[in-house]
Amino acid sequence: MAQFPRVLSIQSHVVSGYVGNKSATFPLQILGFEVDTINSVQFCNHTGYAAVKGQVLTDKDLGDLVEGLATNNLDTNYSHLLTGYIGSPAFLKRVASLVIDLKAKNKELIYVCDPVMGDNGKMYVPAELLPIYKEVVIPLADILTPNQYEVELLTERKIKTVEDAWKSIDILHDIGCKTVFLSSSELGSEGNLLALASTIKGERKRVIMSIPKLNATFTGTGDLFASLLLAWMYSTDDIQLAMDKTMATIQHVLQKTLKYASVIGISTGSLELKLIQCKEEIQEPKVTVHSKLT
Ligand code: ATP
Ligand code: PLP
Ligand code: PXL
Repeated sequence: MAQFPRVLSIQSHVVSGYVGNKSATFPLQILGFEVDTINSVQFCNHTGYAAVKGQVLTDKDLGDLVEGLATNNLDTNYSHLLTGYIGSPAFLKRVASLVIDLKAKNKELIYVCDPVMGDNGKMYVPAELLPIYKEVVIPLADILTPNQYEVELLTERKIKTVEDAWKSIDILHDIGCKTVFLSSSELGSEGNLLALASTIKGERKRVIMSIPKLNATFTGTGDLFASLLLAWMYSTDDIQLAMDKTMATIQHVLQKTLKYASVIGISTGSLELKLIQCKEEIQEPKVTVHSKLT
């Protein structure tokens, strides 16, 4: 194991705003991680704005970067690999072969995978990604952070109740991922989001948490969720503590973001996460809402 935890994070870069690596790097650094970033795209801003311009990294480009790291032995001390939105089948296959290589170099490497494919019943990546996630990537992942729709795609089962959700999460365990955090679902009571987590690593454990839904649409929250979870799973090794601390920080960031945005006027730009302004809450989350063991 590396002396300091060191994450290789393969995600989007945006010049302006906070999604992908821009959303994940600062929190991980604040929490004591070395962060090596590979930018899967470089865009001017996230795709929710009127215009998006920039460059996309190809699977060949990714291969060049990781081969260079390997040549200089710079890839032997990663404690974690983190991946988020991936837009092409070839890129996802190259990531899968990288996971195998990095795990061969460090048997304890933890792969945190956010299988970003869609939300609210809509897929926004090519359909060819689904079988690759299912057959190749999920079995390699140590921690998975899908939303409800992504669990439905991966298991080919609709989720209508909490019981359905647990059954589907068990299917993901059967496919090969030992720890699953369902980051958000519509299974909560009116005005609430429900998050569920389950692990079969060591002692089997399930936790559930209800969070009040804020009346705004944020971007980059899934990426922030995965990065905080990576950090808190590393330092607590407990899905309940990790869920509580991750959610405490996220809710604080979103409340502060909404408060600032309301003052200057709600817009795509004003709803960019106020991460820098929440340094203390990232470092030391104050847990007021607790998840429940079930
Ligand atoms: P991904 O697509 O990256 O797998 P996701 O769609 O679940 O993830 P989000 O919906 O952004 O990602 O949710 C991540 C976390 O952000 C949730 O667990 C919740 O804590 C928080 N969150 C996002 N939107 C809201 C909201 N409107 N109100 C309250 N919390 C929110
Ligand atoms: N739409 C597009 C085109 C994206 O690139 C992304 C990136 O992940 C999203 C939507 C999803 O955003 P989120 O992870 O916040 O659901
Ligand atoms: O995960 C959010 C995200 C990541 N990368 C890019 C995006 C978005 C959300 O819109 O546009 C490029």
